[in-house]
Amino acid sequence: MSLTFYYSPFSSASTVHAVLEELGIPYEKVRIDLQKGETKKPEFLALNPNGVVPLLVQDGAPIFESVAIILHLGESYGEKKGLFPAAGLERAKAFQWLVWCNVTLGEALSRHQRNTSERIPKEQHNAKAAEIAKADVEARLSILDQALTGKNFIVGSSFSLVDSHLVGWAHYVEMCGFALAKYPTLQAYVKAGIARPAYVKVMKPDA
Ligand SMILES: N[C@@H](CCC(=O)N[C@@H](CS)C(=O)NCC(=O)O)C(=O)O
Repeated sequence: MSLTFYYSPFSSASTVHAVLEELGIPYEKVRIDLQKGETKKPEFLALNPNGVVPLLVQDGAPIFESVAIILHLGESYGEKKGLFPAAGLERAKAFQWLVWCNVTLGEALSRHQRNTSERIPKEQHNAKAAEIAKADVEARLSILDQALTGKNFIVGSSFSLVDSHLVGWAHYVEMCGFALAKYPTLQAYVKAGIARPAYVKVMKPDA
């Protein structure tokens, strides 16, 4: 069995990278330079026609979308290692939070970035849309903050790959300018998560 992970540091690949490190399974890394347009080269597009990282190739079969990769790794390796819930309602909660993170929180953040980021030409920014997106991101951070009330982990009673993904995302939201101080439970959760060796390792520039 072979696993090849295509990634770029500080990108959507980072949470998958942290998940692979949490699992401690053998995998080969292929670092992709986004600035050089390496995801748009024919050999990469043949594996992922979306032209984005992350991409995991298992025994020659490419799998794209970070959440799909994490779900697959969770089912294949995480459960045995106590890092992913067994099939049943707890696993359904794992699916729920992973999908919520990318689809619901991610949607609002992407709308916010679209209307505020320096990487998007100013004439394409819309102040009202940015204001609405900001309120939406904040409302979604509150949902996560409340869901964590009284617990250290989002699903079950121990750290899981779901926490790894949520921590990475919430940390990224913070880096985009959203102060987590308004969400004390979430802030403590992120602080603990980013101190984990797997996360520290993938956040190094030479990761
Ligand atoms: N929904 C995708 C998003 C992947 C994505 O947008 N990746 C960006 C980096 S954050 C990328 O590779 N962009 C290609 C580029 O900038 O050339 C996932 O979660 O896997």
